[in-house]
Amino acid sequence: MTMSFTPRPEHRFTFGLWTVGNPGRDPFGAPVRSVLSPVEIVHLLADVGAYGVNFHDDDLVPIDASPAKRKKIIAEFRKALADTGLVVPMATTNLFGDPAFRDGAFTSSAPRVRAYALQKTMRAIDLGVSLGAKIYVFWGGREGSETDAGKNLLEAQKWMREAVNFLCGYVRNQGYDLKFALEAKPNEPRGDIFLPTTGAMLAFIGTLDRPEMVGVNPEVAHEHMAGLNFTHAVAQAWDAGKLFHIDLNDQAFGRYDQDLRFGSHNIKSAFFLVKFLEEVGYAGSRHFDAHAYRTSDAEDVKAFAKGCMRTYLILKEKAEKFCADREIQGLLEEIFEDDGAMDRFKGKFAPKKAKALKSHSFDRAALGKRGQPYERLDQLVVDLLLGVR
Ligand code: GLT
Ligand code: MN
Ligand code: MN
Repeated sequence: MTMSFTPRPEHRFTFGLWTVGNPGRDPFGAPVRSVLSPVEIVHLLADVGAYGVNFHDDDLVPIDASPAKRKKIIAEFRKALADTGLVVPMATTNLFGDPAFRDGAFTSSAPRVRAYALQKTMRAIDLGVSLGAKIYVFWGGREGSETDAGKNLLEAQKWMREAVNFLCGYVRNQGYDLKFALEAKPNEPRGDIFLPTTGAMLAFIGTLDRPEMVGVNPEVAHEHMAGLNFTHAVAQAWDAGKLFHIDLNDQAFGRYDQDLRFGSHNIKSAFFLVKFLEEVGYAGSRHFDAHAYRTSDAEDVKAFAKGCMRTYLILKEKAEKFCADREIQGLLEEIFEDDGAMDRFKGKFAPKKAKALKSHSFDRAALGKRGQPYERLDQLVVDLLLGVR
């Protein structure tokens, strides 16, 4: 077991250009930190020990850059990657910042905006793939409404589906080795965003032409904003074979979108998440989609980034301790105890099995008498997390 909690490439820790590069602007105040160039951000991430860097098209190349400027920026970025050894596992499109997307991108009511969104995404996919991305995220921040008076909800679903199908076709036609990951969020910046949870995204994927090319990118804060258990959403995605990427951060329930340092608010849920990811053997990026407090200066931003990775590694070690703890494992054995008496009813349906089960006599009162030692078990988890175990 490592006690140093030092990030290494095999941990697959990544950050977006927009995360450590966040200058601290909020709806009530101007930026408080100077804007860092993509090259500076790559060096910062290398300094703190990250494995990779992800970006939106506009994070790297400003939306109005000339072709010459674009070429220069990309060349400098490439050099920074080569100099530091950082990789680009994921890329995405900014389909929310420009005023053109004020009423959505793929689901905008305006056909010209929908077509422009596809064009912008195809170009951004080319850029991402050219820099090594294998995962392409879609976060539809403007796909939604404040009032449903002006939206045809069925058309919006159809447009969203057509857009993802079109882009799957594009990726195949180009021969790219790229998969899509859909990221849900319930609201902010729209009053309500379409397909608001990871579960909704999973159902949507089943309606696509090429569902095998599309998975999800669940984000801690986004499920917490909806009052949901993030690890449950991740488990459902994993079970469906759809956990292509993950956005780690933290968020107090009932608050605005906070994008806090990973594990800084809900340590216990962060623990169950890390335990789950490590136990199932999730091999993708651990992407921190978070930013430092607005009170941070440049040095404190580094502390923020290091903290995300450090907390993950501490919780990973705690998960190993959970597995090795005899008292905890003893309680789990008690909880899952199975005397094999029900084996003949288990598994696939068969008429004989159903007949036998229908006529079996259960001692319902005895079933209701059996409790579970979850209080004892949970306190052991709390002891473990608080460092007294
Ligand atoms: C934006 C959003 C995130 C998304 C990013 C990808 S951009 O910061 O809040 O949750 O993952 O588009
Ligand atoms: Mn977020
Ligand atoms: Mn995110």
